[in-house]
Amino acid sequence: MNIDIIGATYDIGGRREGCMEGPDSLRDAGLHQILTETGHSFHDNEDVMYRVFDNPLDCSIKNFSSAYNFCYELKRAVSRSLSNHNIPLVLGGDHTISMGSISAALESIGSSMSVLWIDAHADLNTPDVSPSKNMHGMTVAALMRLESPGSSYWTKLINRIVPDSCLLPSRMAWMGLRDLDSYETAYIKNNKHVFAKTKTEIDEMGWDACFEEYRAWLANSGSRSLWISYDIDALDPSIGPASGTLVPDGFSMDDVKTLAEKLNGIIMDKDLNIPLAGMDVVEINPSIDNTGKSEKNTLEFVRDLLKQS
Ligand SMILES: [Mn+2]
Repeated sequence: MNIDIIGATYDIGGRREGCMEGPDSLRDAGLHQILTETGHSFHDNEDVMYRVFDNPLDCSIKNFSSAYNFCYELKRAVSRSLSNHNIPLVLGGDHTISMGSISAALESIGSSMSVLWIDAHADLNTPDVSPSKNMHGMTVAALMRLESPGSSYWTKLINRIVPDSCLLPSRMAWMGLRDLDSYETAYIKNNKHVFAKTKTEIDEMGWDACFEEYRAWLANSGSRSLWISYDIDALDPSIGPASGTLVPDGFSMDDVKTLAEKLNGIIMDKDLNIPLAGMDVVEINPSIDNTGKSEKNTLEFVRDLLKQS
């Protein structure tokens, strides 16, 4: 595959700024070397930027205008990559950016694309139910076009960014969940179509059983390609400390390795025929931890996921 590296330097969708340095910190940690090791060709593109602080008066979405404009620009960059038949590797930035990147893929590929969210959080809040009003916790809700009647900004945002061929619940999966708000817990519990495994559930059932279920779900869902969205906070704080939303008891390095290998088995499986459409790597914030641990461990995940043999 041809990989397009696209830096998404956006960091005002969450509580802590600083993850706009994420793309450069991954490059400095050896991203190009890692991709060379996978044997895939790659091209590193110019970063996408747009950052203006402003909060509308009703404040149902913090920094609305920036999200509105940034995601539009990122979506254009990812669309270009997809139309060249490349695989976008989008480096955040906070998880807001996936609204732009995944919208581009849904528009180009259609609703047959499924998404795997590797994250401690479900990011399923809408402005009406979000406790923080931070956009990075609403990305999946936006991609699914969930309604939020109390926020006209929400409607404006999703109508500009998210295509009609939006993300379907039957194509949405989470792994590693361990910090959910009450609305998110209820949504996942009441929606029979989504695939969701908490970190505790994965610990109890083991990775083999988890992936047996996931593979069957994928095949059943009619998915034709897969977008992987990786948030550093899925990892345990001891191996992924550069996160503004640390949650205890995350994935160990063994978990990360197994996860990457299992996913590699899925995207490279010619019979299953659910290739990788693209990928986001988000929320790495070097201003919180500058030891390089988070970047190194993330690059190991990327390498094991994309390796060809
Ligand atoms: Mn998260």
